[in-house]
Amino acid sequence: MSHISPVLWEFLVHWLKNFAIFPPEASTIAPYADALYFALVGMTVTGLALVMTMVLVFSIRYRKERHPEAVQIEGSTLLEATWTLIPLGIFLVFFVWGALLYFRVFNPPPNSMNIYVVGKQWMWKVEHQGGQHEINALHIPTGVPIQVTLISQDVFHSFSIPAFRVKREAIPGRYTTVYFEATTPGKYHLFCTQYCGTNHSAMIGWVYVMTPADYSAWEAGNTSGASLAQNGERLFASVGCNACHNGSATARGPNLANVYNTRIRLTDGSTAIANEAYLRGAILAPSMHVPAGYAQIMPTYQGQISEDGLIDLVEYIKSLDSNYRIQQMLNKSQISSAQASTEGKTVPAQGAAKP
Ligand code: HEC
Ligand SMILES: [Cu+2]
Repeated sequence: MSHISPVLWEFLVHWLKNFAIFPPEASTIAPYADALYFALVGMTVTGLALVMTMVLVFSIRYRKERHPEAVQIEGSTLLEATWTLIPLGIFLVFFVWGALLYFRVFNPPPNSMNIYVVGKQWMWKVEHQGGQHEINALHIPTGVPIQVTLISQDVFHSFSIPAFRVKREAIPGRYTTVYFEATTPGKYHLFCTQYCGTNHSAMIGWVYVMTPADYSAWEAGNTSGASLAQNGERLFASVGCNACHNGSATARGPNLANVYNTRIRLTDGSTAIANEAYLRGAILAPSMHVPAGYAQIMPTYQGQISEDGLIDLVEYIKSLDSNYRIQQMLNKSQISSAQASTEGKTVPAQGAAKP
């Protein structure tokens, strides 16, 4: 021991204390993921032991001194069927087991709390429904199913919380989701597990799991004053969406109230569900999502609205119901009074793309 370098020793002690291969199980899914993992390890070790034992036993038993003359066996259907069907059965069990777990992780319950996470070189930006923003930190309550909707602003990243046993790619231009439910309050690692450039190793953070009461207090203490939908409403007016989408019968664009999660008939005869991805796509590439009965006159907003701004807009559209027109009217008066009060100053559009 006295010869070991102190740095290495420190590292070993630290590593053993925080056993990196088996971090704590802090989500509802973690014990299930571990069970599958240990079953796979168990099966592999059993298979290895079986093969090694047979190699050893056969090489002693059928060694040259005892069997100078080799006996050739020309195939055995029973033997071949056995060693094909038994492993096939075992692998199918693992396939079904893994698939069930996969569907659980990637099909969040409908009542889950949706949190947006935007990956960018080299940080995680977190946006809560209430408008709380965090960087490289994620505060969540225990006992609540959480759906994280991920997107990347530049290259591929991978959102990983080892203690929850979840990992999901953050892809440029596409929303992906991952779901988990934390069980134990504490502080857990958040990693980017996909090499994404020079400072990839610094793209890390902490997940703070709190009791629901602590979480409510945190939420109240960290609000920016406007929810995502409210930010979206402001942006909707400031970039001029409401010029065409004002909900009136003579509007040039379709009414966006209650459009979320409905089936839209497109001009080419196909249909699409107006989910988050559809709404985001409709803003960036309107020509690819022309609803039946409308001319393709909506300009593209590609490169003009940041991912954060798009999230706000999507959340605003999701929040729209029958009082949509009223909201727009209110909005117009708010905007004009806001303009009046900030006369002379340049107010950058909230969420507008930064160069
Ligand atoms: C010049 C008028 C105009 C402006 C400005 C405009 N839109 Fe549109 N929008 C349309 C029209 C027309 C359609 C339907 C045809 C199409 O998709 O091009 C549409 C379609 C949409 C759809 C798809 C709706 C559906 O039922 O499928 C969404 C979502 C949308 N717009 C959101 C926005 C947002 C958000 C903005 C501001 C960033 C915006 N629009 C700005 C005219 C406009
Ligand atoms: Cu990354």
